[in-house]
Amino acid sequence: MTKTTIPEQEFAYPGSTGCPGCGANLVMRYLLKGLGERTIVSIPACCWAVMPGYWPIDCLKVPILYTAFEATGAAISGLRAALDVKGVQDVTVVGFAGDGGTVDIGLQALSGAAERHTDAIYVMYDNEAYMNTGIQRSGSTPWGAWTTTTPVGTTHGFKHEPKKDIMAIMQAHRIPYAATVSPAFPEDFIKKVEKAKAIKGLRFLHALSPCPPGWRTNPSMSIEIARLAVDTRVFPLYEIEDGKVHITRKGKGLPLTEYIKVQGRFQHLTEPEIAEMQKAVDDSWIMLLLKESSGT
Ligand SMILES: Cc1ncc(C[n+]2csc(CCOP(=O)(O)OP(=O)(O)O)c2C)c(N)n1
Ligand code: SF4
Ligand SMILES: [Mg+2]
Repeated sequence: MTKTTIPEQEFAYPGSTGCPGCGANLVMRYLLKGLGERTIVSIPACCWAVMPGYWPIDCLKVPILYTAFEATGAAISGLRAALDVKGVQDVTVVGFAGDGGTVDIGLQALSGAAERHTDAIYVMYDNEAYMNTGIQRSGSTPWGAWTTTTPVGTTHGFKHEPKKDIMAIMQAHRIPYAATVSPAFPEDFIKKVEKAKAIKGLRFLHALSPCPPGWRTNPSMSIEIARLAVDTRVFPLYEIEDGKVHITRKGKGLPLTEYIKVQGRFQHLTEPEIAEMQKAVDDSWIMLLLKESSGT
């Protein structure tokens, strides 16, 4: 049997109040395995603000600084500055926010931290909606998805705007390192975390996080769905290091239907709508391949 490279030590313990099958739980677990105990995590309003439980009995072995919904980029900048004043250089500062708290309300603070080269790792766990408050659409909700604020059966219907490309937004800030990660591929995930840890400046990780209540999926299928996201190229695994794109896992190129047919949030889509969605996935994949081959 091949030996895994996943560190055995745990810094996220059982006892999180996340739903069964919560992908975001695994995102935190693998992140901390890669970073180790000398880490401080700042969390804004989101599911993960509730999941650790009540202090002092929370499920993380690292300190948590809770912050306002829009303020993660500012909170990690302040944490880093305070540690620098105290001469503490061996602690990794992490911002750990949801997609709503990142691509929408927290984007300004994140942009500022990126522009100032704040020495921290920012992780966006992407469950593709405002889940903690009841599945409202975010700028990261994919085109075609049902949410409670994009209800199917009304005149407007499902979400008609494409998902914001947060990786391109971060690349435009010329940060030293950005990568997509998935709980279905923990070795690729932890390798990227370890790489990010060794780099100075603002590093960004975009983690797809299946959410059974929000995606209307069977909790036992979360890892399979995360794997299908990569294999259908809906969520390619790649990194951008010093501006250069490198795809770390090409995926099998399965049809999009394999990914969406197991999710209730896409069940209303007609064949022409699925074809439109497939075209968007194909176009994005070609763009990514072009970026990789052109060295940008
Ligand atoms: C300024 C402000 N607006 C709204 C809220 C209410 N609120 C708390 S968590 C949340 C949703 C967060 O969504 P996301 O960042 O995607 O994280 P998730 O809940 O999906 O984990 C909202 C709208 C708030 N706490 N503060
Ligand atoms: S609502 Fe979704 S993201 Fe939030 S704890 Fe449940 S599964 Fe996790
Ligand atoms: Mg969310």
